[in-house]
Amino acid sequence: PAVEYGLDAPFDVEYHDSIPSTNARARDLAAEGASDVVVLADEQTGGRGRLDRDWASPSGGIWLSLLFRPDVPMAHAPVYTLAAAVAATRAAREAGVEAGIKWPNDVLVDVDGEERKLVGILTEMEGEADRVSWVVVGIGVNANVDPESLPSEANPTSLEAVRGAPVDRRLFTQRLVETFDTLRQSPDSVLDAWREYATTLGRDVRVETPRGVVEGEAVDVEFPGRLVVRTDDGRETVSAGDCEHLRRV
Ligand code: BTX
Repeated sequence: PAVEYGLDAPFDVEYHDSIPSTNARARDLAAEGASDVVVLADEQTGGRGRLDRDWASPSGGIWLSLLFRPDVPMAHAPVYTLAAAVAATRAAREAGVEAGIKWPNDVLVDVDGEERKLVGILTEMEGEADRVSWVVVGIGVNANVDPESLPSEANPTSLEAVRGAPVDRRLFTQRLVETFDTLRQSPDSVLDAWREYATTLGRDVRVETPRGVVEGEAVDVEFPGRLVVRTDDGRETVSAGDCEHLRRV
């Protein structure tokens, strides 16, 4: 295999050198009744982002999906997206890359005054309103990949490009999964950690939602992951699922 992923984590590891999508594989495992599995790949040939967008996943990245079955209502699941962003950001900082979180699902890093995308997160779930059956949190980390090989419209960068040296993918993944595991067990601690890493708070934003545009200052995040925006008319909250686009203004 391209990577020796012997993780010390409360997840079984399923590693693939190449697979269409670790999220699709994790969903299949969920349908078979599995839980607490992390699917990892060196390369994805059909990686997906939100709203069915493509996620470029060349060899050298960390493309992973965590499958688990928390005992929570469906409406709480967005907190796991925030937890994943915190876990990836912490791991990046430990690797010497000063990443920050842009609500709801981007981990960015400032390169010469420009924000570039380092990580993307896609959370999928199934179940009843009062209880999820399973959650799959897909995390795509541009680890040891050449940003030139990624779609330029998203202003991508990679850990390797920022550090000037490749990152130890096994160690990075170990730290990411450890942090995620701690956070999933105490969702209340997620928001505090998230606020610490957020680059969105205190900034003026313009959020496009299916019900219209919300514009104002992003002042806080609320459980399970709603952004609180102070607008001219007062205070509005936007859920991650309703965010089609967020722009800082
Ligand atoms: P997103 O919809 O927020 O972002 C997708 C957009 O990001 C694309 O339209 C493109 O512009 C840009 N983009 C594509 N590839 C990259 C890249 N490698 N780096 C930076 N920008 C890029 C974000 O969706 C959610 C991505 C989750 C990916 C993980 S990987 C493991 C798991 N398996 C899978 O198929 N998806 C998840």
